[in-house]
Amino acid sequence: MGSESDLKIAEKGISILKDMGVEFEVRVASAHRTPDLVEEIVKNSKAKVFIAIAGLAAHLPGVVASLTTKPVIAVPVESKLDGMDALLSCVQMPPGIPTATVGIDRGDNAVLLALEILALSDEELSKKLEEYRKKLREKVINSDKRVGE
Ligand code: RP5
Repeated sequence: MGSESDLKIAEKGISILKDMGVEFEVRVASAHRTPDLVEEIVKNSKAKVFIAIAGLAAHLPGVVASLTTKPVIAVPVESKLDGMDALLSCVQMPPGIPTATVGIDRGDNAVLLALEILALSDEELSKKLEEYRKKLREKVINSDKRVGE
């Protein structure tokens, strides 16, 4: 995260990681205020996938992507301009250095996308994701039954 103030967005995904029993590390480092720390974290990390969460001119995901060839998922955070500034900063990467950008404040989807990447080589995790989808489906079916009563 670019700031501790982004934690509420990260928490949407942290709960999913805990439920799925997947190891993770949460760090705060700013692309603008502590670029040296961003570099140190990315270069020394054993992570298979990075999720970078930032608001305003959200350069953190792009900077993380510039430092690694591992997948980087960007989460733009609403701070000003309804989050459009952050969304465009995350999405409009120059050719060669992509970030996979999820919706504004979608820390949950960032984690799910990361898990889908990891599940390509992890059958147990793949099954857990299928269970997660089943629960989403059941929730809709139950809502349908409730409103139909
Ligand atoms: C970005 O600016 C952070 O990612 C955060 O979303 C936003 C505001 O940061 P703080 O002023 O709360 O530290 O760097």
